[in-house]
Amino acid sequence: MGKWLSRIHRGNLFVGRRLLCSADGSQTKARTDEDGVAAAAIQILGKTYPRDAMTNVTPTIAELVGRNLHLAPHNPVNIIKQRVVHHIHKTYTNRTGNALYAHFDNVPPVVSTEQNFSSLLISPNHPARSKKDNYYINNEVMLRAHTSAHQRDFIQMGFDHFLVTGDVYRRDEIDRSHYPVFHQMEGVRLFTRDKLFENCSDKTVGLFEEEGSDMATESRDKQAMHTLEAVKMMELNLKETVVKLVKDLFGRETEYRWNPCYFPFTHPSFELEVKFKGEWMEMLGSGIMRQDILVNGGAHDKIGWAFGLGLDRLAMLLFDIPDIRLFWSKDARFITQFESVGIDPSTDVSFRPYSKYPPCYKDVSFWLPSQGDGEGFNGNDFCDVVRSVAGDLVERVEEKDRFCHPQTDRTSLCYHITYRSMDRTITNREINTLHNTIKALSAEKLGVEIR
Ligand code: FA5
Ligand code: MG
Repeated sequence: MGKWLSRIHRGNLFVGRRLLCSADGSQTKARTDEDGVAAAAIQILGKTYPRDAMTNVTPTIAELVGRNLHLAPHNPVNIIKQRVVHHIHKTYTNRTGNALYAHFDNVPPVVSTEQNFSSLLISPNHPARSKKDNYYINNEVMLRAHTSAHQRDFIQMGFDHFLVTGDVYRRDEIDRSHYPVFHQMEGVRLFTRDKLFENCSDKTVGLFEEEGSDMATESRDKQAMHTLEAVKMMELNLKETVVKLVKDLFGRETEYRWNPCYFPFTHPSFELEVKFKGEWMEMLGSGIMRQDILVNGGAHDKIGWAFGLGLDRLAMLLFDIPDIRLFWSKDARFITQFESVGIDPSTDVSFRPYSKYPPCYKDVSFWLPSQGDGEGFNGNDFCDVVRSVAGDLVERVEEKDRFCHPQTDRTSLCYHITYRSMDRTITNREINTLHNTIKALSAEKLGVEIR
């Protein structure tokens, strides 16, 4: 279970300690000043917010807002998002064959504390609200700590099936699997009585207990107002939805287990762990939504389940990415490894850690052999020549420029080659020798004319 919610889980046990910690106001102030947060106002996504005693978003975090890795081309977080959405869209369609679930992935991460907490029935003095664990912009607005912050709002807009993907922010340690910014996908599905029991011949079974009846009490298995039949159907549907997804992403042989857990906004609640490379990894939290959330969203006559999925962890598992920080890397050597990865699992790659040794860049330009457009020439042939000469010292070959001479009708190509060793610093002299050999061999084997 994630740290943030394990605190919710342990509830009162932590309240005492939490209060002692945050009572040290001077310490909080000193840290804030060190981080250099502007005194009077704070800017997030181009908007200015007044600072107050709750403000604890640092410039470092503020800079990460808007990076939107879940929207960035080729970022594994984006790839995994697309795979999940693709699975859900192809598996669940409506009467007319269109996707059942709506998907929202551009809801800004600045939310009110009402959305992040109160809309989910998290009480005003609940430890989950602690300044120690959350990024507050001020007393009223914060960077969302989970995508659940949007559940009530989308229900209110009339959506009965939806996914919400976004960046979420939590004050936490930074290590291989923890970063203060990560990405979640929320899944919500509401059912009417008729939809949930459509294959059930008993027309008397319903979603809700009669008020005041013996069964209208909360138990380990259900909320007071729900019937046990409805909750069990919902639990089956939720678990089936999630397990189908996991098997589609990780393969049919994937080992998984459900653990009971606690969230203030679901009951009963379940957490899913998946075994990957011999270790259990928590992937999501889920449960039957607290009925008050549906009531507040105007869907009092329905019942709902919800899940919240950690996209970064999914991507780490799927692509063998050893460190969550890599997703944020601006080094082209990270992102280029995922350029050919698409929705299809057959395009999967395993991440290759790269060295810190410096690159050496060289260009080569040549006229293509045939008259006209040089149709007989194939870029892959050129890459083979490059590889045959420079082997593992080649990191990347890119077509940089192509043009057709208006008078001679000949086509010219320019390639940009990145050379780098994984284990030593290469010299310009040694690369010049290789590069010249590549030029000579290209002329000889491919019939190009070096310019
Ligand atoms: C939640 O955030 C709940 N909102 C999930 C939920 C939604 C429950 C709907 C019920 C109904 P939790 O804190 O456990 O729960 O986070 C959910 C998932 O996010 C985790 O299972 C994990 O995959 C991922 N996650 C949590 N913390 C981190 C972190 N620091 N780094 C990377 N991934 C994380
Ligand atoms: Mg958890």
